[in-house]
Amino acid sequence: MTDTSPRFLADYAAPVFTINTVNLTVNLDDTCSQVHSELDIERQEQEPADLALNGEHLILTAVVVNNQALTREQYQLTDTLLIIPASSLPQAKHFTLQITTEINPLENTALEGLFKSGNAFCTQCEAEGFRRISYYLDRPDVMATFTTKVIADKNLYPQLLSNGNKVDSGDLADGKHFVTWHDPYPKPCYLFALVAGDFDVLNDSYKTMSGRDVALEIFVDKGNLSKAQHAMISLKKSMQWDEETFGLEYDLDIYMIVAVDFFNMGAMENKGLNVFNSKFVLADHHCATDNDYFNIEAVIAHEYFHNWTGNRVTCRDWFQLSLKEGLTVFRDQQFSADMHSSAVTRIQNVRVLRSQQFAEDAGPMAHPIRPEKVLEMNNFYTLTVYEKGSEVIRMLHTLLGANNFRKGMDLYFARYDGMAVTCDDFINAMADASEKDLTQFKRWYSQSGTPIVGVNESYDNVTKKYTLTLTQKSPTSVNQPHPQALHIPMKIELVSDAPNETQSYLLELTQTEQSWVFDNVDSKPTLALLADFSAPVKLDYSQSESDLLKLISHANNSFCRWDAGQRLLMSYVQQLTLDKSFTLPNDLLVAFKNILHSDSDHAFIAEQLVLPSFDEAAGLIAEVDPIALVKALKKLTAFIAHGLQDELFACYQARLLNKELVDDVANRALKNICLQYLGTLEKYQYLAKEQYIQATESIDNANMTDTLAALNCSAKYSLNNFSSQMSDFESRWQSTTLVMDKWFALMASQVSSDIFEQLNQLLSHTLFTLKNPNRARSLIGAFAMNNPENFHCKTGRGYQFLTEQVMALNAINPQVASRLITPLIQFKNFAPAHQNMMRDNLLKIQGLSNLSNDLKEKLDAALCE
Ligand code: B3K
Ligand code: ZN
Repeated sequence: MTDTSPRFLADYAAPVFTINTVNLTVNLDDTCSQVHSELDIERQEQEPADLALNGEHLILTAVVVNNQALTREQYQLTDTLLIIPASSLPQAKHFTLQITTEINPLENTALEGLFKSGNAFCTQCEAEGFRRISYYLDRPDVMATFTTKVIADKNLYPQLLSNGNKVDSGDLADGKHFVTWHDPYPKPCYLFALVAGDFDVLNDSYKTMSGRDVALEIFVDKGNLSKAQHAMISLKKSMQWDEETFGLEYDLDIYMIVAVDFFNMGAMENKGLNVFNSKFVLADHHCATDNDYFNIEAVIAHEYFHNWTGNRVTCRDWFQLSLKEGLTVFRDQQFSADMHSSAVTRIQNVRVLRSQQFAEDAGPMAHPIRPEKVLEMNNFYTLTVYEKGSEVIRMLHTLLGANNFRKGMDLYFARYDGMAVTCDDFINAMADASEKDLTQFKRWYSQSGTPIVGVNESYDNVTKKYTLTLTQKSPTSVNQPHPQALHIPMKIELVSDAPNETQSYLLELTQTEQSWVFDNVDSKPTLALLADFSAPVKLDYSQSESDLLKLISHANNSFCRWDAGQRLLMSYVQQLTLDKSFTLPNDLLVAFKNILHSDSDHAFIAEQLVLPSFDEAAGLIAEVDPIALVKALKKLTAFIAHGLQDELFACYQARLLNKELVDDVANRALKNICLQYLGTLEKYQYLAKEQYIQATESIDNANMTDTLAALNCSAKYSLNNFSSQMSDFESRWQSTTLVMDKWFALMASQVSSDIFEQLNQLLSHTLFTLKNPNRARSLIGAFAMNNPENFHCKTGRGYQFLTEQVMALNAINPQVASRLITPLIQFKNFAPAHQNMMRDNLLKIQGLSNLSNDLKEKLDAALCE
């Protein structure tokens, strides 16, 4: 039986024993790998105490203390622990413990611990996977120096990798060989990694700012070498950026990245040996989209940045996860903003936050960025810990200013390098370095839910005073009956009619209600709130249409210009959803025409033309009827498409025909958003068909961004070229795994009356397997998240389909199952009829006899009332 009781932050206690050095020998075999571990243990307290080591799915074959084998009576074993009672332990402060275990990597479909990805062995230990490799004190505040000897068949596994530097290698009997690695930096076991395989390697090097040469190696499946170039360039850019921005240099002589096809998430920052989902490494223009290129660069950077924020300074316990994740996401977002358009990067960050994190924070799994109660740690690698965590760091950056923020980072590393610390430690370093009182700011770490900021303004024509009153309110819940006022940085603009007179301010909202008076304001200004989205809050502020239109064209801050457009569109979506007869105003067309013709950069224009997503809209309308919402979004798209068809077509054509524009990422984005609109009009539907042909067949210019944009358009509007072009696509790409993931996702996103027959066929497609997380996500995830029309169909078949797949995945890979269940647990967002169907399906899953803790935690939260 696994343990089904949660852990609490309040119960944290320092470890009674720690481990100083680890000598691991891993003899690899598909079904019976042997792990021998020698640990130097140090007692932290004088009194006799039992030593309890974590371990799961292990066969224990030997336990030796100070070279003396223990008999079976001298220790206790449960499904999750090896307990060596005080009576079997020496009294000395230091002693050695040797443990031998056997594991079955081939059967490990949960992909935690040691498993096989295709023909290679690899590991994933964060958060608590090391305990599936050996019995250990599997907690981040136990930091040890690892030496790892990997042994395997030399023909099948010519490359044997682990953390740190290679210190020994040689041949062994029976066609085997070994390599020994030593990592000089003490680390928690979640950063341990081991890989064995037969890869192609892309080699390069980087000279650090202090002049040291670091070898860079990217390991990919044979034949994929040319697709690793972009990842390598991204790695070098990240190394340079971290030196320039934070003065942080890489510390080992070698940095390795291995790309594997079977991986539960994006990538993992193991010390010196990152393991990556191949989706975030491999790219060329034939097989990867512009978005893929962007994401690869961002994930490579994120994992690299963890070397300081995560590895050198790590978390004391898992409740502190945002210490490393929020901070590292902030760092990767800043990096992306520096590499590309900062306005567009920021908009994309905010879209994710508003459409997904806000929903999480309003749903049954809402938790503070530093959770207080956890059953399955893997459930807390959330948008809240990551994305809201990053917003919290960004607010600090805003409140302190770039210079003080940098001083705070320097102090943080000076104080805590080599240690396992808490979020409070981080904030204290920031407060001490900047001399700013951050006591109230710390509440962001312990309160959940998206705060709502209300607005009241008045202008006195006689005194020329403008008064702004802001209120704040955080949601209450059982766990949070009395939320307190937060420290919220509100960057605002008072947009004036007279050009150049617009003023910007940073207001610090710290009370539940607070007013500011601005003097000498010549005429009533138009208020632009949340410049750069300075805080992760919702606004309760119905600004008039004319004010929003003014902001679209006149706000100085590009985020405010974009956001005013989104708020205007959102208000139309809302009205259309609630009232079918609502007529859209022509002013909207005028505004969109101006946007299309403005001289902003084209990537920014493209962003302005993108409508709010289904999820974002669903979050803003209580108990929304999903079908009515889909219709409202379609109506709005069609209205704009119809009203601006000439402009959209002209814009599309210009980008199709002009060679220079064709090759440019921003122009592709603009062209493809135009296509999405034009696809709603019969007259222009041939464009999607033609674009597919052009983007696919041109030998020099075959381009995946344009191919997918064309197919997406056909999928969404059920165009009759879709099925033949999808067959063509399949036969071209059947042997390219990552592209076939795109094919499965497109198939599942098509709006079609026989979608369920098609989904069933896809499940039995020869290339489909639930065991591969990317594949499972591309079919099931894409259906549940990108096909709202069919997922929410009124028969409930969509919910049933997801339920069946989640139930199957529960036994295969609980982490993937637990991610995919998200749209169902947010059932309270939807109209009662839908709620009931969704709830019934959740009850069915909850009834599983072998229900994983991953799903149990979410279902219990969702179904508790
Ligand atoms: N730290 C890893 C995530 C581990 C997830 C464990 N379920 C990747 C990252 O955030 O960089
Ligand atoms: Zn991370």
